[in-house]
Amino acid sequence: MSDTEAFEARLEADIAATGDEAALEAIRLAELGKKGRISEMLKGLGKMSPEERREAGPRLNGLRDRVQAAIAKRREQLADVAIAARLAAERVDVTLPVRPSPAARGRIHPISQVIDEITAIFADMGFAIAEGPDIETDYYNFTALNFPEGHPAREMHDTFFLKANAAGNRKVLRTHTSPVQIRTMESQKPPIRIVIPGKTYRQDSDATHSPMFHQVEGLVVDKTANVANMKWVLEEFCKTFFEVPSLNMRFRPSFFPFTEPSLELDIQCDRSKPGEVRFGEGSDWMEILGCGMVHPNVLRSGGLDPDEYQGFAWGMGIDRLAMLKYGMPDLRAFFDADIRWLEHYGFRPLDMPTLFGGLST
Ligand code: 2NL
Repeated sequence: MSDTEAFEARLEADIAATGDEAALEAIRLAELGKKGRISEMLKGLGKMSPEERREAGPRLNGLRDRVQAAIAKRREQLADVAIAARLAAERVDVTLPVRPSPAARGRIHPISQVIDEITAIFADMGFAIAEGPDIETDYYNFTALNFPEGHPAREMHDTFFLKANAAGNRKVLRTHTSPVQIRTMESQKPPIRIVIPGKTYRQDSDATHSPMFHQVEGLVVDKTANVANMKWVLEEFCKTFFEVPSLNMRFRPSFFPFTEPSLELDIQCDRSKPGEVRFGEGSDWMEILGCGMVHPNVLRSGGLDPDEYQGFAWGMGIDRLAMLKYGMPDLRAFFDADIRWLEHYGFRPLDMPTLFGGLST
């Protein structure tokens, strides 16, 4: 066997033994690259005598062509092996049952659903959604809302206080979402039309009270906002939310520090069938929300002149509204995170409440 033949045989064995693309490419570069061994041999042809070249030319060109072909063939084999391995590893058993997608398995919590329903109704009437911090200063939670310093209402709210800072000021977990209205009045010019959904906190815990609960409040401020406007807004809201075409309501006088006059709104309902409430008609009344005309002191806290502007506001507890609308008997189940309860009472994530598509479909 000539030197060239022995060299070629060794090279072909090396090529056949490569296990991956990278090793094969290393051989190609070492032999056929610019500075490769075979390339250098071919460069030597130029310095040869015509006789030498006549013999070496075909020998070396043939060597180069066969090595090139061997590399190409091995590359194809390696690709075949790789695809076969991938097909084996990624084999899908098409007889397995289809797993439901996260969007089909997941559930929207009834409280989130009711917040989405309420905000959809008010958004349709031209209200914007506003939000604010859960941890508030005493000023925004009480003082700005016309709770006088040392007023018993501050204790009535069963407030959670945080540790006082060096200056002796204690922050609070907001006891209502009203601080957001003050912040909005400070930062926006009237007309203001906002609804504020959010978490609120009071030290109270039994079958009908949770220390963390949810509220939606609303605020309208402009030059002529009045009780008649408020009555219309709240009536439209109640009809749409309870999905009834007409509704009897009554307003009772009440007291809140931040409104004057203050009112509570009841809607008529029928509780004659056990375990079921029908809204809009019947012989019973159910309290739905509190409302009133914004107190002049509260407008002033928001940086507005009560001789120029007036407003109305309302607040309602979402957890109770959710229980009423969807017939859930125990408030505590809301916060148990029990997957079976959520499967039963939860809503499908793609069924989003809209006024045209239906609130609760
Ligand atoms: C209730 C009653 C109410 C308000 C909340 C409010 C906020 C501002 C000014 C005036 Cl900044 N009022 N909010 C007004 C009346 C009633 O809530 O029973 N909530 C569960």
